[in-house]
Amino acid sequence: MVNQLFSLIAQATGGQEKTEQAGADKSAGAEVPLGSTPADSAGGPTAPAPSDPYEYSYGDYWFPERASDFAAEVDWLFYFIFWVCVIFFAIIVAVMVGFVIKYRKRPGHMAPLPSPSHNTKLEILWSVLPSFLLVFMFVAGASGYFKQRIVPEGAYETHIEASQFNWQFTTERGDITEDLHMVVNEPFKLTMESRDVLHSWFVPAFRQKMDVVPGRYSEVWVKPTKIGIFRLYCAEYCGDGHSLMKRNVIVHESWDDFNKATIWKDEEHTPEENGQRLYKINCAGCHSIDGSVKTGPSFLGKYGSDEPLTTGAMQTVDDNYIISSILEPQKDIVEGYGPRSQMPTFKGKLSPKQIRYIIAYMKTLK
Ligand code: HEC
Ligand SMILES: [Cu+2]
Repeated sequence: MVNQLFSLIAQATGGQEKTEQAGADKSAGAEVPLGSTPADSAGGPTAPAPSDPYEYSYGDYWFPERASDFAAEVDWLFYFIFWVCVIFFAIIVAVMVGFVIKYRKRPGHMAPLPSPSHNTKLEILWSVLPSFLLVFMFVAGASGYFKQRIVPEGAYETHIEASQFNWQFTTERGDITEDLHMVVNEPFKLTMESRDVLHSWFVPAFRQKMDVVPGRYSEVWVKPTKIGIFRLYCAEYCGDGHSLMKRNVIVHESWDDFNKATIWKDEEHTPEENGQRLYKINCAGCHSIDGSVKTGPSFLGKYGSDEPLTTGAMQTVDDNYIISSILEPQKDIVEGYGPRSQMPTFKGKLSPKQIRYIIAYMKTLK
């Protein structure tokens, strides 16, 4: 009944439109993320081939799809609290309006003297009954929270590094991926750390949120229950590229598919392909490849061009300049981006070979 009511409201408020559009997105290819630019969706080398089960899930107008063990419980508690609020609101307002009318000032009606100031029985009743409700909400909420925090034995460990404006995933084998890959009905332990400021892990389909705090590890675990592609967002405002800090969570059918999607061997790819992958994993949050300006300048046509620096000098973008930009971003700053560069150093993060791959890739962006 409640759900029917909701879908009626959803239709009336334009929820229907949303589902239609969702259908259009799906037919355009399962790899195309919601709201992404064509450049973003060039098709990540780590994304699985777009086959049927791998498509975006949108859920209904009120809630995204439930894709984890926790989701049903979270939704149930949410609706419980919601309806408790609605019912109490209705009762309190009805009684208030009734009393205002019944006891309004009018000739011939006087307040009894002395006026009654309290009623012990009534007061105990309206204190004790709601406390039971509140304690129940607290216990249900706390037990849900502990369930998400206590990691089961044998969960597959994935390390997550958040940085401005990027998520980076490392599998147990040590493979770094652009998207988070998981296997359906398998427990995954997610250990998160931040390289710079406060971020927040938020996967609506899992009903899971966890702050990612610089200087310490946050831990959650999750068992995805649906095959598909879900959205990961950053839920803590972390700078001007915050809204771009979103990725896919790809839930595979089997470990075979998982391995196919996550294992990447540099030797099996061209330097340009390796560079493209490294770009997506490390730089795409701030540098576009379609000419649009994000937090930093676009890489389109960058290689070989002449750049004005904050010092007023002109600089040709060649291999040496790119290497120094990556390792010492504060050294030469592009005009319009000073006084300090927002770019973090990649010293110790990218090997000389990886930097060569990135340069090879940048050369292809004409
Ligand atoms: C947090 C955002 C951010 C990330 C992540 C980032 N950059 Fe930058 N980058 C900037 C900003 C801002 C500038 C412009 C200021 C400057 O020159 O440092 C810049 C400038 C550059 C320049 C000089 C561009 C020019 O026009 O002269 C290069 C080259 C560069 N970045 C390469 C990279 C590479 C390669 C990566 C990934 C390994 C990367 N950046 C990751 C923000 C970022
Ligand atoms: Cu963030």
